[in-house]
Amino acid sequence: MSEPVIQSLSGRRIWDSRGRPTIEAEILLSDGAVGRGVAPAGASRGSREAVDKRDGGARLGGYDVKNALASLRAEIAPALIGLDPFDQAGVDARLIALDGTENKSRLGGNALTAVSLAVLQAAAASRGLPLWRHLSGEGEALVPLPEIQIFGGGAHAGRRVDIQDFMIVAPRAKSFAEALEITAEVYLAAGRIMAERGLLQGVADEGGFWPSFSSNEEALEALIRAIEKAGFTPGEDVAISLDVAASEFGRDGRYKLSLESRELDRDGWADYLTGWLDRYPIVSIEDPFAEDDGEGFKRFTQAVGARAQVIGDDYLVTNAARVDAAAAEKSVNAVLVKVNQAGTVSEARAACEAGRRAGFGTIVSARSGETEDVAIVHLAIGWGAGQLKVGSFARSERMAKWNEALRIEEALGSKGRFAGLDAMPFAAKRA
Ligand code: 2PG
Ligand code: MG
Repeated sequence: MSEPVIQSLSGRRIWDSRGRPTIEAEILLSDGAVGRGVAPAGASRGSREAVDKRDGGARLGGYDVKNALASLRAEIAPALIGLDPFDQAGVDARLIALDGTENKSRLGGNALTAVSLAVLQAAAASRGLPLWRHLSGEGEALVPLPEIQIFGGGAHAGRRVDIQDFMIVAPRAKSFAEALEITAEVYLAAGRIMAERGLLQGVADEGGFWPSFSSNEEALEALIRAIEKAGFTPGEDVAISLDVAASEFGRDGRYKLSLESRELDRDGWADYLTGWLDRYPIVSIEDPFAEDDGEGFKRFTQAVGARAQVIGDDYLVTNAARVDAAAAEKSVNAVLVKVNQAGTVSEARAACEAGRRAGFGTIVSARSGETEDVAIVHLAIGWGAGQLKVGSFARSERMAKWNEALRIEEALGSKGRFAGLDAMPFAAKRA
């Protein structure tokens, strides 16, 4: 039987977890296999990300994707017919060339992301394999350490606190399933504490509690109390991971904390964060500096990188060349990987591999705007990334992903190895 080729590509508008339109692409292969891909959407975005192309105007808040869908149908679909779905690199190169811009602004990074993921899914379907297995091949696979949000802030919670994500990891968990159970206890305890103190305002975009704290540090204190109330020892059973998302409030080496009405320079901000690292069991810190503050990243990583994971998100935008440069100047020691920041599966994978080559921690991440699509869980396991960040422990677009990882861990059985804290080599030294 001859190898299948791409027979058709269609696109549809679906709706994400913020009720905004997004793109779903569907690929049909000549052997009847079907693959779907969905573009997620960020709220705190790096300026060098692949462009999330929206229609603008008044309708649907300007978020509609009719133009990007029209390009998908008129330009992308005809260009892909007849291509080999197993040649992901070749298909992605075709998409990149067809778009022809540096930042995928012509056809839209959202259209390209959905199509690239759909091709990958179709190839797995054609082989009759789950995506993770299609990617990992036979044999053992690494089940990632989950980083799970308890409080949401920044652009995901009306900027109620400046820091975007207050997350936990479970360093002593022996399995993904156990890490989730520990998280469930802490999430529940945090909710009770917030309710008792009259601070519970609902949940933020990724399902973490929407806090009404009067300082950023109060969130860390509440998190420590929640860990203890759940019966765990902070720093031993449960550690803290932050996504500062500092591009949202930092510019030209200055950092403006709205909640605390203070502005700090680069050194003052570094001292502020280092003080937290000294006082709280923080094992990982993402985007501690703004995307334009390479100097801040560099100095901070050189100061604390031996005891904590320092992740580049907006700073590296899932770009292999930027990861290589960061490795050369030691400005981070971990890379966040989001397919839609790059715009194709192959570019995201290259960024992940560049991180691995550099000895970095590698974290596959969801966006704040998500759907029920669980592809990133398969990518994290299939690529052996070691860490997975999906948001909090509520809302089905998040839980669908955690639950999918449970199923894969179960399917792997003795062939699965839970990454645990080894996935964070820098943080492991501290815990
Ligand atoms: C981030 C992501 C996910 P967003 O900053 O890491 O938490 O947020 O998707 O809004 O960019
Ligand atoms: Mg981030």
